[in-house]
Amino acid sequence: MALDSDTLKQLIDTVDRFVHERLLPMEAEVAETDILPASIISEMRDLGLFGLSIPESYGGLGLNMREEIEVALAIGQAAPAFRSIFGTNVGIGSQAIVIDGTESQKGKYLPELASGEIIGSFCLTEPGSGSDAGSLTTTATKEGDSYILNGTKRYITNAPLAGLYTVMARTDQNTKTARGVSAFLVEAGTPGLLIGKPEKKMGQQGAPVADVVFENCRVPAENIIGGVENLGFKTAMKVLDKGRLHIAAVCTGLAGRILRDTVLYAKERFQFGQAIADFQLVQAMIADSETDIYAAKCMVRDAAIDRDAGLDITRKASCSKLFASEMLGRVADRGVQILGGAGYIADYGMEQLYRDARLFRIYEGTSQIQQLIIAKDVIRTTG
Ligand code: COS
Repeated sequence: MALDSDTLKQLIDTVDRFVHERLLPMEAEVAETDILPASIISEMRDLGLFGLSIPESYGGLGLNMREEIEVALAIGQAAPAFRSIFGTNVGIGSQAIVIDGTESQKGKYLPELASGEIIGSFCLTEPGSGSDAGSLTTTATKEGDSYILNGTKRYITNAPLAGLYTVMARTDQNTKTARGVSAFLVEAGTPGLLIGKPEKKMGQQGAPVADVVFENCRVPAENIIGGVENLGFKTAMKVLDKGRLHIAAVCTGLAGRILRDTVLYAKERFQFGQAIADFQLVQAMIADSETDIYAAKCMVRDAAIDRDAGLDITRKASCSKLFASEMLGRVADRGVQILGGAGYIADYGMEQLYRDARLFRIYEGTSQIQQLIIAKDVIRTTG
């Protein structure tokens, strides 16, 4: 449902204030401790951030894609670990249910995901299957009214905190391809579901990532998403189409934040008797970053309009994710360059953001996978 423009503006203003008054002052502490304070998570719940994309009938805000993009642009200004805690509930941790779930799955799980009472997590990647997601080897074997899951999922965001896992597992052992994969809802605490030690990462401290291991984990057959076997890969791809667009908007928000920090520094930093912002070689970098950000903003807003209109956005979502994550890398690199020595030193903050930015070119599909998706679609539809 589309909000009226005043209500949307109020929501964006509130998120913007939350970012500037609550999140930015806490970034250094979260980077240092690797933990998001419970008080911040509770404020996020009160703001409705966990339920941005979940329909109102299940307790969410029910934003359409255009509205969600505007919130993602605003929240993207903060260090990305803050978004990550509710990001899975908005994206990959809830959307398989929203898009393909049965009525009873929606009724059972969406309200708790929308309120942030539980955190959702998306288990696709495995030690032996990353970009080639369709080759996954986690098995789900039917036994009476249950499936028995066995296998290991790797680099799973929010795994240590999650209450519900969307797990892609192979139900058809006769094929090694995407066609034999189903999606399951597995509740935390199910016997045989084990969570690994949180990984030590390059950036995004405060956003935990760990293995999820299934050892003869019994899941009720009714927890297969949509109630039908072997459609799980398609569900995962639909979830990622939307997720990639959201991530592209987050990249764009973060790039805007980095450019702002960069320019504020350049106006204060004096060399050769003047502010470095007055030098044309510095201005060229500022102009390139602003142009990059503007282009990404146009792309994500355009793709969001298409999704709201019910059009297939696979190509545009991949174009947006590819461009926005790569441009964030460029903007962060220019940020470090303009800050010079200060850009390399942790105390000034740019160093952390530069490391945080790096993940976006990898997760929810690497830049190279986005290129393959785009090229395949262009070639298929040309002629
Ligand atoms: N929406 C709906 N269906 C889709 C789809 C989409 N976006 N993309 C693919 N499908 C369908 C295809 O139509 C095909 O259906 P049929 O079996 O009926 O023909 C099926 O899914 C398999 O598609 P495809 O043959 O393209 O699969 P591939 O094994 O070649 O894999 C890529 C495609 C590489 C695009 C996919 O594996 C991928 O996205 N990899 C990256 C994974 C990723 O992002 N990981 C990040 C971890 S999650 S944070």
